[in-house]
Amino acid sequence: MKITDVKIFVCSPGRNFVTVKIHTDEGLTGIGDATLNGREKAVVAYLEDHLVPILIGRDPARIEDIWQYLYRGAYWRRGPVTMAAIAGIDMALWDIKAKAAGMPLYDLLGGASRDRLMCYSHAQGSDIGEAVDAAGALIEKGYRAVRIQAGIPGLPPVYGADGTTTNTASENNLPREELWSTSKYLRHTPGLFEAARNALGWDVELLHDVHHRLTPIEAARLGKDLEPFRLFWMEDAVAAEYQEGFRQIRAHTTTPLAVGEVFNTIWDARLLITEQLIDYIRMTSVHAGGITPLRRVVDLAGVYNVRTGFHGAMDMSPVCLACNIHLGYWAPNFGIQEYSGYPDEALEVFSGTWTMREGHLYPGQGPGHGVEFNEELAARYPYERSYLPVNRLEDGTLWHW
Ligand code: KDG
Ligand code: MG
Repeated sequence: MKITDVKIFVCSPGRNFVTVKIHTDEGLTGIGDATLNGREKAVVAYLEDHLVPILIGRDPARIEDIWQYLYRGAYWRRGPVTMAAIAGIDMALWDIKAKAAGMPLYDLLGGASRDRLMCYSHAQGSDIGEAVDAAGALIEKGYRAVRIQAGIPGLPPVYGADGTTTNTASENNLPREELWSTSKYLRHTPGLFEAARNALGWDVELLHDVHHRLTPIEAARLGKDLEPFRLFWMEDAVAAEYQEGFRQIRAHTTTPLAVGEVFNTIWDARLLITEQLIDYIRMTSVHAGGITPLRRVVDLAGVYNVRTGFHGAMDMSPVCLACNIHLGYWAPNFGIQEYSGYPDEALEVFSGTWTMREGHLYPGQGPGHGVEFNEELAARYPYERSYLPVNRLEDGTLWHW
């Protein structure tokens, strides 16, 4: 079999997605996700100008060799643009291989390790009462795990804390600027989880995302304060470029730690995994560079009792979610899968065979990863430039988020 064409699509059915479609001389096609929220066009250029010409004429069965060629051969390794572009190709190649084998992707990876995947969804509110009610509504729908975030008293709405702000709501076509106060956040957050446990009881898993906004010692304080409420995890407590910072957090708290949604390679996670400084690795098929490298991260994590918690926000396309579901179905050390759902128009453009029932995800049983891409429909939703927000402290200092 030979690759005859590779097409790149950018569409915005509710939000922007970058999609790769690989064609072969035997008529089989494969679909991959290469979306990088807020920098979509950079990935498109990387793919169209640099990767597509290399692929034409190659044997799509040689997934490992193609991945190594694109990763090592560039000389300039790693980085979100490079790895999202390689991921789009890699997912499409696995899709083709599984279709050629007549197997669902998880079967090709080694077969199912479980019957269903527990997932968590997002409950947010402008205050504690609203956020806890939103969590209760999800539990009513059958979710067994819920991430809870609430607006912070004394601060205007902040992305990831208050449900009224979204990660694509730019102002004047430029990034929206938001305000952050660590002391206000640290004072308020334990009360959110106290109220959640009082209202929701103990028979539900509660998660929380800090969005990288603390320093290690502040994260240690929050982890300790949250211990009485037995969280499933505290996510992205600090910006993780400085991996050694997790030693300090770990030394102070037994609240389980999750990190990695912005990681691109196994090197970003190596120290955290091998020193058992985290409990869940959040890397995801698209930003990790595809199924080929993410499978290696999962295996390394398994050796050190670290479980998966693949990033599954709605700014990765349903193709990425499908690949995560197949990987999770196989992974012996699966932990949980994030699932925030998609707008209807996105699910029409990306029709899929995975399903979500009563807080659990199930892969499709057909060949491949199971997601089809409707090119004609996608063309009705052209790309719209959008940005993630930017965070500043109250004195104007630019801050992490
Ligand atoms: O593009 C950024 C989002 O994917 C991110 O903010 C979502 O933190 C997130 C999460 O945990 O889903
Ligand atoms: Mg997150």
